[in-house]
Order: sequence, then structure tokens, then C-alpha cells
Amino acid sequence: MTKSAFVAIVGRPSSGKSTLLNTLCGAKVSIVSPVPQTTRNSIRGIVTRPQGQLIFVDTPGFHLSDKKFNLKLRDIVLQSLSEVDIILYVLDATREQGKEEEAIIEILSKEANRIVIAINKIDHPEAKTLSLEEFLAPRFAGVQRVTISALKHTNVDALVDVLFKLAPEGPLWYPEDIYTDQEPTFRIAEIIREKAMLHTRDELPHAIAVVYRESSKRGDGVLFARFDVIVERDSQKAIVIGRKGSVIQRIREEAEADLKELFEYPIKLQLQVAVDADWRKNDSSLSKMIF
Ligand SMILES: Nc1nc2c(ncn2[C@@H]2O[C@H](COP(=O)(O)OP(=O)(O)OP(=O)(O)O)[C@@H](O)[C@H]2O)c(=O)[nH]1
Ligand SMILES: [Mg+2]
Repeated sequence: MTKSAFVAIVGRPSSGKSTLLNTLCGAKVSIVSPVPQTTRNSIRGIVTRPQGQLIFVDTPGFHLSDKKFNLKLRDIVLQSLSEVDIILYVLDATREQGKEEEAIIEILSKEANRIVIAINKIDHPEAKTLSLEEFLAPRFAGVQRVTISALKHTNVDALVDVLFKLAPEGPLWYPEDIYTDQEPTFRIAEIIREKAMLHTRDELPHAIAVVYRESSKRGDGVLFARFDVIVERDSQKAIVIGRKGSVIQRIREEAEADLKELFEYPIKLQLQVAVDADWRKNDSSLSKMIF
């Protein structure tokens, strides 16, 4: 009999949840950037091993803020917790624990029997692994902790073994060769957003959203796909386009290079930069981008 479990990956923004999911799955399933609040949806990645199957659900970073956008992201985290067998709580060993960590711990304190803790970024010279262990020990007595580097793949297999020990018996929910169930258009939009976030600074990465418009497959198998890169102001539009279109061109080229690795057919992107003022405060715009 195989084992199978749904596992929510939760933790503060930038703790390395999406990096961990990608390392687990061996491919870019969820986008990653140095900017907090990169992930905006719950994103599934599937790991199949001889023991069975773990279906990971990457979630947005848990962030304390009353803005509509952040509340929506927090709802996604809480919803995910209610839908899984196991909670994988990821902490960043390089950061001080603050109010946000305490708020997550308060939510998780009722879930001790289905939590596994991953202390991440132990490769980093500023990692304070021991003091984080001391912080966690009294708060999560009896909960298994694994120190990892999601980036360098350290101890990730040990973490998978711990999760399988906790997993109930169950069937393989997905075919063995499937590592994500995301719609191709969503996945492409996310990769474009990752590149756009990496090429902009300050507050701009947070103002960016990417929306699918249309696509068609040519006779020779090439997929032409059109997306809008949404920003909130005209001034931001000018930055994302760049001098003579240089920035948007780089975003497109880097996204196409990643897509080459991920899809079996060639993909050609057409990107247009559009302004949707305050999309983060607007219910109908938000619901197109976060679900
Ligand atoms: N040194 C080091 N950096 C890491 C590690 N894991 C993640 N990072 C870096 O931490 C930053 C944030 O990583 P993400 O995977 O996007 O973090 P996240 O928790 O998904 O962030 P949100 O989606 O914003 O909540 C990126 O710059 C990663 O390269 C690690 O094990 N070691
Ligand atoms: Mg993420």
C-alpha cells in the first residue's frame, strides 16, 4: 500500500517556500524572487517516490497587513491549511523572529500533530540555526524539525522522508510523471511575472500583475501567446517598457528561455504593458489575478 498526503508549505514571505517546492519537484513550479510576497496563489507541486506521493501546496507568505491585497493572500494561506493532511512550516534561519512569526505560530499551535518544521537557508553565512532551534523548541514540543537549504538541496531528501512517515496510507492521486497541475497559461504568466519582478525595483515588483489574453498554435507547433503586463501608473509603465523597449524585451527573452526548459513545444510571447490603476484594491481586477 502506498502513502499519500497533501502538504501545505507555509511561512513568512521570502522564507524560501517556493524555492523548496522547486527543489522538491526538480523543476520551476513556483516562481521565486528576492522580493517578499512573490507567490500570490496556492500552487501545487507533486513528488512521487517509491513510498507514494506528496502533493505540496505552495502558499503566499504570511504577512500582517490589513490591505485588501494582503488579506486576500492570507485567506489563501488559511484556506490551504484547512485542505491538507500535513503542514510544512518553513522558517528563514537568517531572520530575527518578529510579530509575524508569533502570529503564524499562534495559528499553527492548534495543529501540532500534523506539522513538520523546516529551518531553511542554513547555507547562508548569517544563518542562526541554533538560536532559531531554541526559539522553536518550547513552542513546538514534539514537532519534528529538519534543518535544510532549499537552494543547495541540503537535507531535502531527509525532509521528504519525515513527511512520508507522517503521511497516511492512500493512492497516488496523479500519474507518476506529473509534477504540477497548473494550467499552461497560468504557468507562463507566472514566469513572465517573475522576470518582470526581477527587472524592477522598490515598490514596482508588487504593482506588477500578468494577465493572459490569447494564444494560437501554428501548423509547425509553435505556440504564440499574448499577455498583458499590468502596472498601476503610467510612470511604472515607462519603467517596465524601458528605453526603446529594452526592459520589456529582456523580460520576454528571459521568460522564453525558461519556457524552453519547461514545455515540449516552442513558445513565442507577445507582451503589452497596460495600466490598471489600483488593481490591488479593486475586487474584480484582484479576482482575475488571485484565486
Ligand atoms: N541562501 C539561501 N537563500 C535561499 C534559500 N531558499 C530561498 N532562498 C532565497 O530567498 C529568496 C526568497 O525565496 P522564495 O522561494 O521566493 O521565498 P518564498 O517563501 O516563496 O517567498 P514568498 O512567495 O514571497 O512568500 C530568494 O532570493 C531565494 O533565492 C536557501 O536555502 N538559502
Ligand atoms: Mg513563494
